[in-house]
Amino acid sequence: MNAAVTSWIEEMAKLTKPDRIVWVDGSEEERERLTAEAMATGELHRLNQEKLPGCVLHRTAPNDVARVEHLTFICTRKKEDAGPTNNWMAPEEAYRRLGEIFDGSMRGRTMYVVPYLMGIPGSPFSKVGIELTDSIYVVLNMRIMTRMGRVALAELGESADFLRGLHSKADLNPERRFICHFPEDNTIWSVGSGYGGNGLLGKKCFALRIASYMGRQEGWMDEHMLIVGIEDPAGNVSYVAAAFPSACGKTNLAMMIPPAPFRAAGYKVWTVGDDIAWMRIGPDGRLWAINPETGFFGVAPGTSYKTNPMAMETVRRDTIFTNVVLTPEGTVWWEGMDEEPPAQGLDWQGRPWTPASGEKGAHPNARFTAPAKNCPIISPEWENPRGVPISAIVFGGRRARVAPLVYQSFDWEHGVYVGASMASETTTAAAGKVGVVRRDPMAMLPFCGYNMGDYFAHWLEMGRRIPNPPKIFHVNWFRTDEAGRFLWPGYGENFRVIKWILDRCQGRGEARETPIGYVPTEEGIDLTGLDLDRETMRHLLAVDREAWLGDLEDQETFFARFDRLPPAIHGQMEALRRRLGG
Ligand code: O2Y
Ligand code: MN
Repeated sequence: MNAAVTSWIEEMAKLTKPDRIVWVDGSEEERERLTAEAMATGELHRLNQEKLPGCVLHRTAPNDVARVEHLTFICTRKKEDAGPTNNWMAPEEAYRRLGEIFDGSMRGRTMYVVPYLMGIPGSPFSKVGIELTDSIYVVLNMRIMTRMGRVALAELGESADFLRGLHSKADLNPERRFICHFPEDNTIWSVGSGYGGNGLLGKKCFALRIASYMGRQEGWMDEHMLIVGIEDPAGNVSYVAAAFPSACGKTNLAMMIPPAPFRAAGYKVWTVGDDIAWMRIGPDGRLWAINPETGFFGVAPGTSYKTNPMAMETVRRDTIFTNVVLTPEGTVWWEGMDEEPPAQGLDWQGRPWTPASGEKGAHPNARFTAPAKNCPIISPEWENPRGVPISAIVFGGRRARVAPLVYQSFDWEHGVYVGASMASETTTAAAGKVGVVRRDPMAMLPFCGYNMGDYFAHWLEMGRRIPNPPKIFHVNWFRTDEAGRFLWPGYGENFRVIKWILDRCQGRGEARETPIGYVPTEEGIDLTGLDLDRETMRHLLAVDREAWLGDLEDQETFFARFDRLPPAIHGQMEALRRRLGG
């Protein structure tokens, strides 16, 4: 028994007052027992085990369906260390306010002790966390998303160096819901939500917010990035890490299928991770990355055999579905699945539903939690403790006019600026006005556990320290014509762009120099087998000077918010203005 662990658990149990404490070990027998228990209480629902072996359904409370950024806090001693883009609460106030909600919150319940490892056993990248939770749903999700149980305790040994995570659903009252991070104490307290990123503390809370703070202290990079390997016909695999704002198709890109002519030529895609990358400088001077997770917590609506066949194969077994439609035959359905909807079913709230009801059957943020090892194209290297060497870093945004399909930054510092100025335009009325520019540097705005200005400085510092840094690119799959139609087909065709990116990393790939960076020539991207005319390609690769000058105005306002903006970022912005002749 690790004394630091047991005394902390005692203290937390004194606060939350559970009826019993159960340590989870990660065994199959335990999964079966907890699943049966949760089915008996209605926390989980049975699915057809012939069609979906090992799968279950969970419905969240209707008021608890997504991450809650406005209730997410970084609790550093000094407010300025959380920075202007994070909500901040003083640690003593946070412990007091949340302590009042946690007080007795597990009365009548079981406190599960969930030791887990983010990363691969024995890897210098790996970190141990322990989550105390009163939710079986959380335990079963953590079992898929992390290396949970004995393996984590063995990794920890007698050390006191573990992330202390306390989670209680309490009364699921949104008025009493808080997700508080204490990076200086290696602690997370989350209360009042049972949903994904709010309750699975290993994911956004630890592997991004707390780990970003650790990465800066310890000299490595924690990024909101997928990792994908591309194998060429000679069998060489090159790896790309890519950051996109939430809901921009990261899981699809991580699992893309190359177009037929490339498959015939021998190209393959290997998935390493779909959401988070921990990256360190390797002994060879390159940047090496691991996926610290072991599963995918993907958005179900829109996932189909057309958009992401590998994800569809992954979720056929051992998967937890959250807030999807339950069909009469005990299978699941969601909007955009490209299968006929069931004639009737139960919607995400368990109410009778038909396609004619005019309401969505699945919640738009419905999820699947599926083991990475189920993915038919999971990389043979995904559990390599050394990680995989990254050749290219890709930033992406959703821009109708401004950004071309792809461009390469001039160098690392320019690439950091490209990432820092990343933006997307809103697409749905639900998210506010259509076409409003939302800036999300490196897709880390909701996930950086410290001052974002310091985060940019950390990127710049890493660039000085990496002898062989990856090259940095920007992609935009969403450029439209005057009628608002997408010009690029996307999905598996994105492989063509990634191939150009890797060609550039290997000293090939035709490009022209423009004010924003290197853009492919019209022949640069291999369009074999794709019916896309020259004019469309010209449009996709055009650099619209006026649009960029307009964008710089918006960037200026955005960067003015940052109290610790490194001068190099502003310098890069001014250099771009000069190159544009503005
Ligand atoms: O974790 C959540 O609460 C849902 S949001 C999410 C889930 C998986 C991967 N990424 C995200 C995200 O918002 O970036
Ligand atoms: Mn994400």
